[in-house]
Amino acid sequence: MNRSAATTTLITVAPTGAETSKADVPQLPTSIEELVETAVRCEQAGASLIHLHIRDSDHRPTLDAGLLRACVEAIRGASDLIVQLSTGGSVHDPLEQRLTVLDAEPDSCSLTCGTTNFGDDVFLNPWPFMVELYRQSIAREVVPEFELFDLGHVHALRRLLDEEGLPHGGRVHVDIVTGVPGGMPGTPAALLAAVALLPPQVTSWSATGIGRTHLPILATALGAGGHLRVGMEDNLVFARGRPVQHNEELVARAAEIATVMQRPPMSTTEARGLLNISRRPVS
Ligand code: KMH
Ligand code: ZN
Repeated sequence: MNRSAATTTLITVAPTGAETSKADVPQLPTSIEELVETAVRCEQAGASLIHLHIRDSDHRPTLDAGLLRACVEAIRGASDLIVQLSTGGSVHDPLEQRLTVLDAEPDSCSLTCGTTNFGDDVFLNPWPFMVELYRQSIAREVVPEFELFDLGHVHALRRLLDEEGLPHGGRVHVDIVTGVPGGMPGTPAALLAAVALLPPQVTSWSATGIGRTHLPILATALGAGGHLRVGMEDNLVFARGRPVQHNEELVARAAEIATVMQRPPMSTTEARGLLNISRRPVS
């Protein structure tokens, strides 16, 4: 597949994350009801994939198996979005528990290709964990999205694909995450350096710019043939002095810019074709 031939744009929404507290940002969607409402509105605004972190009844990040499964099922029942669960969780989640995320049978899972400093914390992704998560994703027919926070992660992805082969479905989609304090900076130069180093097996890529790097990275990705990830996991400020009120605003703006760039948002059906992910039945 020719990576540079994208004529439409895959928009991923990452609505919640594990870092922001509900007390600080009450409009952050944390309950299943709020996540379903977010999914429906973001799909209408142009998103085709949702990257999920789950919170407990106290709004704290959790990898509770029952909640994960309930959330996947609820979003599947209410939308056609591709449902991706985070296996990154929060920086405090043990590696063994992060592997259990696959038990919830999402369409897709994140798979970060290396350890990175993460603000004052460390986001652990040692090589043996990456390999184990990758093998389990293949065995369970879950399509991974490879998260690349640094140029070293691009190199580790190449090693993973060379040693372990292609993922379930045969497509290799990556998200280049820029602007995390400790990872690559959110600059066009860093993003384009990562794109230039992507291994040949990669069939599509998107980009994320954390915080104020959100818009320059979005514009660079569109210009360079990439797809987009937006959402309150990554960015809480819509414009100077104006906090994001709903994830839909970020999706709608991304869709508008993509459309101006002659790369309108792709439908969920097109996104499923791009990533070779068929719709799983709602149980
Ligand atoms: N919350 C971060 C520590 C992922 O979802 O896979 C990790 C993260 C990446 O958000
Ligand atoms: Zn995440």
